[in-house]
Amino acid sequence: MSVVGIDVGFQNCYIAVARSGGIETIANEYSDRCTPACVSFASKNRMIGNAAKSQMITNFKNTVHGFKKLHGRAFDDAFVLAEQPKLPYSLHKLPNGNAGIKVRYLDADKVFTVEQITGMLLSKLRETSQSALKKPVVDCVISVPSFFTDAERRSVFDATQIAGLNCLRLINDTTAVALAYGIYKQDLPNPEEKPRNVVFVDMGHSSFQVSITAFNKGKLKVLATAFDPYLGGRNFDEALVDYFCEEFKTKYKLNVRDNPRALLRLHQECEKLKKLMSANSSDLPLNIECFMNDIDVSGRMNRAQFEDMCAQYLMRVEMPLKTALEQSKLSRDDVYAVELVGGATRIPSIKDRIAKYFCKDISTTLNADEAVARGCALQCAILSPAFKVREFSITDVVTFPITLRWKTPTEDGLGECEVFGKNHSAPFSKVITFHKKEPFDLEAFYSNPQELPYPDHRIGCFSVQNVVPQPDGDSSKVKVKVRVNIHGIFSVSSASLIEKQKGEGEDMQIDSEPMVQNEGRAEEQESQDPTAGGSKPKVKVKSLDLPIMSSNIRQLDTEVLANFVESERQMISQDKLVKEVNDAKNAVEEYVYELREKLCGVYQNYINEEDSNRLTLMLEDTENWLYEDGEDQPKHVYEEKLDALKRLGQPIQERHIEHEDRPKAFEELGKKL
Ligand code: ATP
Ligand code: K
Ligand code: MG
Repeated sequence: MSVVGIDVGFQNCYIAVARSGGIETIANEYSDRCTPACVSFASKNRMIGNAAKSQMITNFKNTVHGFKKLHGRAFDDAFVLAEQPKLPYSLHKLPNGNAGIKVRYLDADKVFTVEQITGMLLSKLRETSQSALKKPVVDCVISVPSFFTDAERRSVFDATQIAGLNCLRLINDTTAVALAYGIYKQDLPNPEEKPRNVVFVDMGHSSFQVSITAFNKGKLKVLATAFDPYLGGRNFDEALVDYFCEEFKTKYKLNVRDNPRALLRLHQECEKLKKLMSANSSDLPLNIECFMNDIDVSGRMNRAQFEDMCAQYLMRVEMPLKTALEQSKLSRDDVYAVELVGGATRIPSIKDRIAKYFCKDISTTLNADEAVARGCALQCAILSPAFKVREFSITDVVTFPITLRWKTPTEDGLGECEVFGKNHSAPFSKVITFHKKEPFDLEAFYSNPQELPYPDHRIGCFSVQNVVPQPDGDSSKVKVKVRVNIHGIFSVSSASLIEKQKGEGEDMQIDSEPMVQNEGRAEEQESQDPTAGGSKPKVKVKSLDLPIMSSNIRQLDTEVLANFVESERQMISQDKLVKEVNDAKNAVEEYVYELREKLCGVYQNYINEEDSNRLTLMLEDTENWLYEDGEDQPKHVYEEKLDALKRLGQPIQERHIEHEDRPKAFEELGKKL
């Protein structure tokens, strides 16, 4: 069994695996450890990752990137509407109201769900890890932003299934980083000692996340998380793009925004310039040749000017730091270190602001690009029965408080209870007891819509079925288990009807139990009843499991999901076929070049002039054929072509080799004699 961790970034994905006793980040077929989150569609196949990124400008309408935050979102969601004008490809309203992605693929218009697009990306990452590990990859751990809500998490989870992966955990980015930081530390305080508190700050391309985590030997506990979901490296790119669009309008009379290709090129150049400015405070040039209407454009920028321009974004760095510190109930002096990861934390003035806020030099002991993926792989290793790692317990937090609401026969008609408060430990299960005579619905929602970076605070409705009164007509006691699972997803996971006991008074009560990593074991534990007192003798009670029907949960129907799984499989084999055809075609082309070169070189003495001329002519014909009739042929046609050429080339090659080996053969003969 394989151990794989994947950081699915808005812009960049990384894979880490457990191999020969350690965790390593692996490279893809381009020897690149970063795989762009990019999928491109063409008339015969898809390209994913680096190959897709290279299509970004030439095939912009069908090259999909920047889709991570479309997960679980409706087409007319305010965030999606704001994103849309920035995307070079089109969005399309799906029958269920979600945002779909419309592209031209296999010479037809196709609409894919975001789950499918991320599924494609994950398929590619899966393939990359399989070729590195040289064995099938199924189990994995995948990172998500800590501020992802239920709908977004379920959507990402569906994507993992489309890719045929078994996701053991969706782990929060900053928690993965904390694990990567802590697990190898030999000098953490003992369990009874004061913990070591570390602040983790991750600014990627699309968002800014902060967590404060307490470490002791063998464990980490997240104390608080905070974020600005809309602040990331891309804001800084956009500021530069805005600036140069204006400048080029006055300087060259160019309307860059009307030309998607030019705009994309400007984006890429501005990102490069931004990175250069991180290392260099002097004036730097921006030059783009043949930018629009055959005009070469150029401009200049320096760091001070850039910081000025981005003041509105830089200002926003402090708030999440402050929120996290307040929620952790620590003071600055309690902070042992501030660790930075994520590409955008390389911007000097962001680093400075973070250092200044905590009155501390910042640390960059982790690999800023790879820490998330490494943490994911470590978590996968911990969860995988096939792998032995150091015991390390991870306690995360509930990011957004969750409330349950139900109908009551009372005056206002509604009962309500916050089942998980802010920063409650997670994963976690609780048992809530209700007194009911008939089936009832539990509506789950996030308690504070105003703090949610998502437009809908409803999580779903869970109907507890088959509830009946006691034989004497009284209410039955119904125990309902609610939980935030290992993926950070909420559910009402089970319910049971308990036979009536004497002396029951409360209308509703809550028993809690943390969910240990082996969920199955936790389910079997009898929960402690805090209201019952410790010395109460255990009474045998009869309980009856009740079915739960969930509705309005934002996840794909089983049938739809199965179709997506199947269609992903088909697209993978189609891509494979196209690749095989291309390889066969390239083999012909390579052989033509090789043989032609040798005919004028090393083979010259092993073929007579007449034959050589005839063969050269034939090679030329083949080359022309490759660009004309042979442009688009089935695989076997190329294979036959190659065989035909080899039949002519091989005898010459053999004569050449024989001659080369002759002196050696003589030598050996000589020795024997
Ligand atoms: P997210 O975490 O939002 O999903 P991501 O994980 O894909 O996004 P990262 O790979 O952490 O993002 O960071 C990418 C961002 O970091 C880009 O905006 C990139 O331009 C920026 N970046 C990378 N190196 C530098 C640098 N030296 N200076 C400034 N910015 C940089
Ligand atoms: K990343
Ligand atoms: Mg990231």
